This record gives sequence, C-alpha cells and structure tokens, in this order.
Amino acid sequence: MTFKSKTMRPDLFQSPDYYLLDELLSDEHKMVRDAARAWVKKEVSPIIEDFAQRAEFPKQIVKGLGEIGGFGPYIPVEYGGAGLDQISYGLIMQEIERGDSGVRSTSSVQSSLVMYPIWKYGNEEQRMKYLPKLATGEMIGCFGLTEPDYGSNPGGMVTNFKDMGDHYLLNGAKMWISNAPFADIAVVWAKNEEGRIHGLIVERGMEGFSTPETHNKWSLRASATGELIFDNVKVPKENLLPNKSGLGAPLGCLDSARYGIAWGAIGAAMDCYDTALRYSKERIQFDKPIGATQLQQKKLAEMITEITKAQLLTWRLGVLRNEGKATSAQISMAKRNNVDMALTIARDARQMLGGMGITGEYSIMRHMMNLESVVTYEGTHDIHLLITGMDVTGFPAFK
Ligand code: TGC
Ligand code: FAD
Repeated sequence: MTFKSKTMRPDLFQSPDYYLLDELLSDEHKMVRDAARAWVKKEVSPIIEDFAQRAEFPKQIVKGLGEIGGFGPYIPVEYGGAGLDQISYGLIMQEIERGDSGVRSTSSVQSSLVMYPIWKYGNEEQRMKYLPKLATGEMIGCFGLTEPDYGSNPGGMVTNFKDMGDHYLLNGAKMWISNAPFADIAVVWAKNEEGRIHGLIVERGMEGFSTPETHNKWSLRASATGELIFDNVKVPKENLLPNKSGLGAPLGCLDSARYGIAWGAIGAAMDCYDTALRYSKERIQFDKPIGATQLQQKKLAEMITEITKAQLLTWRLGVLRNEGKATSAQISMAKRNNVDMALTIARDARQMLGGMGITGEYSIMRHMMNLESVVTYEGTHDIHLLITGMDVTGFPAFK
C-alpha cells in the first residue's frame, strides 16, 4: 500500500557532521547507514505522521525493516542476521529513529530483546526455529520483563512457572510491552519454584495467553504497546532458554538495546536540529530571518554542540563494544546522556518553530512526545544516574 501523508512536509533532512565523524567510519558503515537513511526517507517519513496521529503501527514497513538490517543487524548470517558490527548496528538505529522512535522501538525489541536472548541463551534448535523468521519480519517478537508492580525493580517480579513434569505452567502478567498486541512470540521472564528468573518463549495461540492493547498514549503512538497475561499457560519444556538464568539474563539483553537507543536518540536530535535550522533561515520576523537573532543562534549552537558530543561518545562506545570492552555502566551513561540531550533539543527546536512547532506538518512535536517514553523505558533517566553513581562509588543506592 502506498500512503502519502496528508500532513507532513517533504523530508529534506541533511545530516549534521560537525566534527567530520564520517572520517571515522568504514565504507561498510557508510553504505549501511546511507541505505537505512534512503529507506527512511522513502518508506517512513511520508507515512509516519498519519500513522502516529491515528495511533497505529505501520505494518507495511516490517518487510523493509528486515531488508535494511533493522532486525538482528549483528546476529550472525547463518541465523538470518546481517552479521554487522556494533557501529553499523548503531548507525541503523540512528537512521530509523531519525524517522520515528516508535519504529526504532520495534527494531530494538525484535533485535536486542528477542533475537539476542534466543541467540545467546537459547539452544541450536531454538535458534534455527525462530531467528531466520525474526530476521525477515515474517515473525514478530516482544519482550516481557516489566510488571504492574515491578518496573525499575524487575528482580521483584511475581510472574512464575511450575514444573508439571511434561510442561511448565505459567501464571502472571506483564505491562507496557512494545509490539505485544501483534507479536507472534514473547520472550517472557518468570521465576521458577526456587525463585530463579528464567526466559521462556511463549507463542501466540497458547491457551490462557492474551495480549490486550494499551490505549490513550500521547507518546510512541506509531508503536503498539500492550500487556501479556498468562492464565495457566502450558509452555512446552523445549521453550525454556537453557543457557542463562538470573536477573543478569534479561539485563544483558537490555545492554544491547540501550546501546542502540543511545545511537537512536542522536537520530531524533539530528532531525529536530536540522528542521529548526532550516526553519530559522526561512522564517522572517522583524524584517530578518529568526536565525539571524542571537537568542535563536544560542539554541542552534548549543544543539549542534550537544549532538557532536553525543556522536563522539557513542562512536567510542561502539568501538569498545566491537572490542568486547564496553561495560554496562558505560552503556547506561550513553543512553541517559543522549536521550536527555535529544529531549532538550526537541523542546528547544519546537519553540523555534513557534506555533508551527505544535503541528504535524513538522516532525519535532512527534519526536518530543516519543522521547518522553524513550527517557523512561529501558531504565529511567534516574535509574541510569544511579547505575553511574554505583559504578563510581561502589555503593548501590537503589534500595
Ligand atoms: P543487581 O543486584 O544489581 O543485579 C542482578 C544481577 O544482574 C547483573 N547485572 C547485569 N547483567 C548484565 N547487564 C547489566 N546491565 C546488568 N546489571 C546488573 C548483576 O551483576 C547481578 O548478577 P548476579 O550474577 O550477581 O546475580 O540488580 P538490582 O535488582 O539491584 O537492580 C539493578 C538495576 C536497578 C540497575 C536494574 O534492575 C535495572 O536496570 N532496572 C531498570 C529496569 C529496566 O531497564 N527495564 C527495562 C524493561 S524492557 C524495556 O523497557 C523495553 S522498551 C523497548 C523499546 O520499545 O525499545
Ligand atoms: P517506576 O519504576 O515505578 O518508576 C517511577 C519513578 O520512580 C521513575 O521516575 C523512576 O526513575 C523513579 N524511581 C524508581 N526507583 C527509584 C529509586 N530506587 N531511586 C530513585 N528513583 C526511583 N518493559 C518491558 O519489559 N518490555 C517492553 O517492551 C517495554 N516497552 C515499553 C514501552 C513504553 C511506551 C513504555 C512507556 C514502557 C515500556 N516498558 C517495557 C516498561 C519500562 O521499561 C518501564 O516503564 C520502566 O522501566 C520504568 O518502570 P515504571 O514505569 O514501573 O516506573
């Protein structure tokens, strides 16, 4: 289906590269990034505002997301992934989120929260059964960690399973789950009878498993969010992920997703900056472009400074990830810094457009509202600060 936006302007995006970061990228990085950028311009920008306004996920982009490496960019080719390095993965997330954080959410969940645990913690049968279909988007997954009473503190979860001899019996509920309403499978974290956390693959159609949609969101409207409800669900024993258990298992997936979000947030920030910069040169007030005023230049100068700092931070983190040296705390710092940076830029950019900034004709207000979820999920802004605090002092201040 071709769908032309009734509201949004043509996508004129030009990527800022103030410190010539392109010189640090390989030809492959640039090729992957440019392909993702071209795809977003053609397939996401023209339709996304209307889908967000209608609070609908644009299902028609799923196949294309798979083709640009948006599903499992770093998963080995033998399992259907793109076999790319961590910088290519980050650049793909940057470009997708430049289009919309909700679309990047779908990509993050599928790649880092569904494919990653099946690849890392699953057995060979599970890898071969699920990964190739997830890589193309033929199958969509979701990740159930958060519960109504356990968000920042997932270790307290009450969702549980009992060993019934020939199957496991799963009970409990998950909340705020991206992709839940249409996912074919869910990677669900639950406690066994000893209170140890394990990952289980739950498939749509299993009796007692339902996924009601969460409505009335003002943020991530083009991404579907829902609950996962387990009412005596019989899960086959072969669906347990055998190779890692404990809270460290889901948190390990979050490391990969949070890293992608650190790059993604730069994309949203670049789009807001680029839009505000163009507008400031065209909009005339008091007989001159608003970009010729000191107050608006201050905003733009601070935006490009913060984007450049975030680009450098994140590129270095990508190098450390490629070398297997990045720590969870380093990832937390980048996620926290970059999302906060993007949110501040979105708010300033929106003001620079005056009244036009609140309309769907420009992407800024949608980015701004989306980023209110991004600053909350995958660990809130404050939780990531506490992770950094714990890392530098050695004292956990959560409890
Ligand atoms: P704590 O005692 O510190 O740790 C428990 C075990 O986990 C290990 N660990 C990690 N392992 C891998 N990666 C990490 N980032 C890890 N952080 C900790 C740790 O070493 C320990 O291992 P072991 O072997 O000693 O048992 O755990 P805690 O209960 O004190 O909690 C720590 C805290 C608060 C940092 C953690 O729970 C946390 O990160 N909370 C935030 C929750 C969160 O981020 N939820 C995200 C849900 S998924 C989501 O939002 C998807 S949005 C998707 C989208 O649309 O993009
Ligand atoms: P709470 O944990 O109740 O936090 C409330 C406030 O208290 C926050 O400001 C927090 O920073 C603060 N706080 C908490 N503990 C402390 C402390 N010790 N010290 C100081 N301050 C503290 N989860 C999934 O499992 N899968 C998904 O796919 C998923 N997708 C999501 C999609 C959206 C759109 C949203 C909004 C959320 C999603 N989440 C998902 C859930 C998300 O990870 C949680 O919302 C997040 O971890 C915060 O949990 P909470 O909402 O329960 O807030």
